[in-house]
Amino acid sequence: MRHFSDPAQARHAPTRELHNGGWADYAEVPARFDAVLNTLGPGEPARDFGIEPILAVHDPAYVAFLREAHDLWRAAGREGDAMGYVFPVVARRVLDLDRIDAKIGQYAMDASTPIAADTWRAAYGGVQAALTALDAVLGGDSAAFALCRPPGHHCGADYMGGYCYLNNVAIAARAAQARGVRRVAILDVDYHHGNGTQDIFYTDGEVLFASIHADPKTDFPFYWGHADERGEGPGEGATLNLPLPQGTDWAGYAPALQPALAAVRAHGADLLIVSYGADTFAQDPISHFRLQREDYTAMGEAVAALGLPTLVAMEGGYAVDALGANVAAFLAGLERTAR
Ligand code: SP5
Ligand code: ZN
Repeated sequence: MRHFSDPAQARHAPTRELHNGGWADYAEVPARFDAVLNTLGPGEPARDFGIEPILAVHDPAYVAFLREAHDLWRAAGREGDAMGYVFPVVARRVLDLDRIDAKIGQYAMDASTPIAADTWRAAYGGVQAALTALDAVLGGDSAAFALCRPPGHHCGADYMGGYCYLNNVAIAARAAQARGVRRVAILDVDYHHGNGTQDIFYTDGEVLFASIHADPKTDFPFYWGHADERGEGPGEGATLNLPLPQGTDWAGYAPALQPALAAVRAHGADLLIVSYGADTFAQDPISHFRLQREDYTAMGEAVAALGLPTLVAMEGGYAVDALGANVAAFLAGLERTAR
């Protein structure tokens, strides 16, 4: 299977995040990117599809903010990474605010998604990797892998969060539709609920969002991903949330995969996009499921059995030493089953 990335993705390097009331080392490290490439090989470079596909998903004012935030932070005399500390619950977009902290709060959902000097460039590169992999799939590859880093599934049309700035899979889904693919299914198997992706497609009946994740009663992002969130209006029934308890192993996970795959089948999708997070791994340092490496191969085989053209985009996975092998295990399963 071909895979795609942009070397600039490794330049995004925030140092710390606010966690449990104190500073913690940033978990979403550049070494994740190198680890995957070390295992899979260098792959192919992303091509540049420009800003338009990004603006088909994200608010132009949010994109402008992402591009200038770190410069504004420096201009305000600040050191290090830009991070907010006040988050509005009303009037998020109607205010024209002067102070950088106010701007950040307006476009952020948490204090664990810092903007460093090269964050925009890296996020842009990750999007282009996703679009290049999409192009491979639409061009006839049965599957392709985009090494997206930073990840994307927590950020919405106009907010960042959960280490995510640009929603790679949402941008790829809209780009596919612009090229004539009508019905898209997004299967999110990251440990955390993909709240940004869900928000973007919540009222859209053409794009199915099905997610298996840690119960938001105990895990980030808390306010989304509960089983009763099923979509709205024309999107009603096109969102499926399957929360699972901490400690879930493959014996508990595999049964949840079945309704998710059944929903993809029932949707009549022409294209499948997988938000693949390896943070369901037993040894993940920030997560609490218990999947093993071989379980990712079984997961890949189950996904391949759908027989759909499949774009796999990287989301989380923080056990850096195991990340390459966990990605490779999933891709091997996906490739093993003939279609
Ligand atoms: C894409 C993705 O997997 N995002 C996950 C964001 C989770 N953020 C909340 C959990 C923060 C735990 N931070 C611990 C840092 C220890 N170094
Ligand atoms: Zn995650």
